[in-house]
Amino acid sequence: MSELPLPAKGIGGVSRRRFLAGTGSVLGAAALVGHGTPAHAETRLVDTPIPTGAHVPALVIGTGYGGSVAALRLARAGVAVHMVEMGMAWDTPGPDGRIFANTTRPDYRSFWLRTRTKQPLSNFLGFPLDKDVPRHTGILDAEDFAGITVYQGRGVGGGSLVNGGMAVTPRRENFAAILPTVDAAEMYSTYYPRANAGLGVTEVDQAWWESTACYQYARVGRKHAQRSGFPFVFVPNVYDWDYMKQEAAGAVPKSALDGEVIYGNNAGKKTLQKTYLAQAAATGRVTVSALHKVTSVTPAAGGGYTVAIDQIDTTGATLASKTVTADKVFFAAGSIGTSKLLTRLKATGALPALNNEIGKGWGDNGNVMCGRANHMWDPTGKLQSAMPTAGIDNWDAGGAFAEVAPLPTGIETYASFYLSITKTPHRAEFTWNPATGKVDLSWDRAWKQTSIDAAKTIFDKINSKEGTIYRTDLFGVYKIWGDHLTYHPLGGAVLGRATDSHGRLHGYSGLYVIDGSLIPGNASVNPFVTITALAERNIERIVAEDF
Ligand code: FAE
Repeated sequence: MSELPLPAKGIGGVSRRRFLAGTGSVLGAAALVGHGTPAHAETRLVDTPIPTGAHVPALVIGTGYGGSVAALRLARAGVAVHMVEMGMAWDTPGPDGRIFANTTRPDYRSFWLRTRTKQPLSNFLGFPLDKDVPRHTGILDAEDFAGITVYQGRGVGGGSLVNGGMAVTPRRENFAAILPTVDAAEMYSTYYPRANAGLGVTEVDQAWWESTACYQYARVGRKHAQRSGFPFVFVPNVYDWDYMKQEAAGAVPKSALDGEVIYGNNAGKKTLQKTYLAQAAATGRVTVSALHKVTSVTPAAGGGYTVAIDQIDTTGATLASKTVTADKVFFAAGSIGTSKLLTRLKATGALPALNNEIGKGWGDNGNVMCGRANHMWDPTGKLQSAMPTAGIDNWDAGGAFAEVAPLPTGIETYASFYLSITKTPHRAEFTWNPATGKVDLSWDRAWKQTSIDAAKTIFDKINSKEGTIYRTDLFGVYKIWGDHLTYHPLGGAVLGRATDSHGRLHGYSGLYVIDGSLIPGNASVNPFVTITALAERNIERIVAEDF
């Protein structure tokens, strides 16, 4: 089976086929839209707190990519689904009339239960950017483990609420190397197209991209990549490009062009709330409890599972502890959430028959960030769209794919900013710590050196060609590399090891993993399309055989 038909040449004659196997936005369009509702319909999943004692046929823990796919496909098959989400519903405007806070003005809505922000880009021109905020169940969790801070979205829609919308289908040979037991032909003919269609993935109008002020930073990124001989590739996004064009024309309230991204996007981004979850809501069979956190899953006496859930308020305090039962439970709490739950449940005797692969194979997708200081005659623009559209592909030669990322500060910074995804061999393990009552992660900060070295294969060369230097003011004082974090946690319950070949957990029938924990630590590109496609593959089999 062949790759999907994308134009073989991108802007400037650069091959995109080399890097991207195809978005499926054309061929796969029938997958969701065929059911009568446009992929970005806005039927909302209404917050419906589950009562204690309830019984549900299928309970889904988490409302990110994996959970949303599971809910939609189960509901379409006639199964009633309840989703449990620890974050907020994000359906109510704040005092400023906006649901989400701006990237440059973080407030109580921005961080998950912190009293001080922990911004990924912590400094600028020598000044620290973090500030005190009221403790609140905000949208972005900066979860600290020894050696690494893992950023995650919190709320109905999971990571789709805070991410850059970059919707990348990996090159097929890279996918095959990452998940060799999965039939790649089937993934690229069926499940990637279905995922891209379901997510509303489209490509930027390239003629507009060439002329609009808000992508000057990306055009500078292209110029520098090409002058150093690196392939520059365009990547699709889930943003509504027509809306962005209207933002640029001043016809609608600005969202991506007002820098809205990591603390939520108030308008043009097609988050899961507008795609999969809207479709799930339209079935009438899916309900959700926001601000509810699953704390335990154990086999129930009469079959099925007992699920313990804490209902919390916006300060994080427990309002009620509930117990419900479910015939089947889907772990979709994200790589960190699912791995922490399963590691603890195995170690504390709630699910002792889980196998020894639980908690293993975790990686950071090789994430490392850096900035470059451009010359004064090479401005990147004070208006920068918060939605990235392109990257530099040096995967084969140097083990790095660098997203040309925005720096949406509202001022001219003369800086180019990049998030690199790198080939890294390092994998950490989650373990239960009875002394602290917490799950630890064995990540070693020194492991990031591999990723830095890979990223340097791109940026050392560009700096030398352009006569430029690295920015040293973005992650601290005289610190070049953002090597303390990841946006892309993957693994912890790896497909075919902790589970069977379709995400069924070994040891228990009726328990499934269906999120980023299935992917063994690296996806070679930004991961949400792969997480979605794998979930589409697995749920199809599960619905056919287990329900
Ligand atoms: P995820 O989306 O994290 O959903 C898990 C959900 O489960 C969350 O809503 C949690 O609040 C919830 N949860 C966790 N524990 C519990 C519990 N015990 N009880 C109830 N609920 C729970 O999982 N990826 C891309 O491909 N392109 C991008 O441009 C991109 N940009 C990013 C930018 C940022 C700032 C961040 C943080 C991430 C970015 N990512 C990007 C990564 C992407 O969002 C991430 O891989 C997916 O969201 C992971 O999907 P999952 O379904 O695994």
